[in-house]
Amino acid sequence: MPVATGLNEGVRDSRVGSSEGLHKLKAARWGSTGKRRMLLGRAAALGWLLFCWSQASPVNRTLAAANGWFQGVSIPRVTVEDLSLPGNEDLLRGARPFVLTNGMRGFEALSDLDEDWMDRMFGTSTADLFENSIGSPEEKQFLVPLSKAIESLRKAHAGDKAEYTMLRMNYEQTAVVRQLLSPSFPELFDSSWWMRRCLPSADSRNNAFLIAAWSMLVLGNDRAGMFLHYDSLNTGTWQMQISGVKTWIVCDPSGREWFYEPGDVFAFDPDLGEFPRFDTALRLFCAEVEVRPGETLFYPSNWWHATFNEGWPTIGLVGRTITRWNFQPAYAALKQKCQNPGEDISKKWKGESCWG
Ligand SMILES: O=C(O)CCC(=O)C(=O)O
Repeated sequence: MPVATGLNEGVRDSRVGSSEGLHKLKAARWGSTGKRRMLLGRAAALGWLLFCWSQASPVNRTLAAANGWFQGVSIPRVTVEDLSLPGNEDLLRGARPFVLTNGMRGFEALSDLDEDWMDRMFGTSTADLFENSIGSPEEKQFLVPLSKAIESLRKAHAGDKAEYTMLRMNYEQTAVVRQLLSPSFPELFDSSWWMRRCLPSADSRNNAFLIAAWSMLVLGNDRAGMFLHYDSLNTGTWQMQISGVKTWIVCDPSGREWFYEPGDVFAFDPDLGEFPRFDTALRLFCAEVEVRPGETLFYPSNWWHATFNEGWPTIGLVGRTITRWNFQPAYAALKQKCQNPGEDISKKWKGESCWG
């Protein structure tokens, strides 16, 4: 198969490799003293490696391996070029999640796009500030100018408290970010084909972008993250990692009955006493993947996902996508949203009065 090895496959391989190594160590146990010393040294090194590996993620990897989690779904790491290779048709049409390893051309932009850049470019735009991260759907956001949200995150970071902010960008702001990053994205991530036809004016595109949260910059600090949920509107979603490391748990919606309700279970350290069905979710329907700067995760419509940030600042660029394969359910969801716009939360949670 021409697909590059996915992280989960890699993890599985290294587990196999480790146990094989231990097996060989056991078999050689009765050899000479020199050999024994060498083997003990190797065992210590292996132990140290296993320890580092188990600490390298918010998920307890020893527990994950013991419980057989993340075996049912794999998330391949591929290049833009890999997507066109025979055998990768399901990735190309967005039917499976994957990590794109070379989705941007100008990697120097990764260091340019930091929280200072966001402040300079979009500081007066309204952002959603989640002062207690986003651990559940009940977490309320304050609507504040982005510069205030960044100030709050800086303080939270200094005080070792997890916070998150999300900036919904309009069409023009998105173009500014994309110009800086100069992504070389596949057609799958590109919605301009239908936008040019359906939303011909700049105003209508800007409005649609903001209402549907079509494009966002997300900024968090260490241990901030979002509860397990799926996105509205039946669109596919991609997120490019700009800085920091984001660990994702991504779950196939066909395992819905094992997921409980959005936000019920902390997917990275589930309480299986309270939520026993979640063990099946993690074994058969979910994958864990770590996404690093310059990499882009794609997941199809309605796939569930939870996130966990490491590093300050942890920044991602998020985009939704409609393809020729998901446009009918996405169209139905957008039409439904237009016909039932819901309440205007900017009137309910006036962050400006606290932050102004
Ligand atoms: O970036 C994150 O941490 C969460 C983003 C997310 O889950 C979403 O956009 O639906």
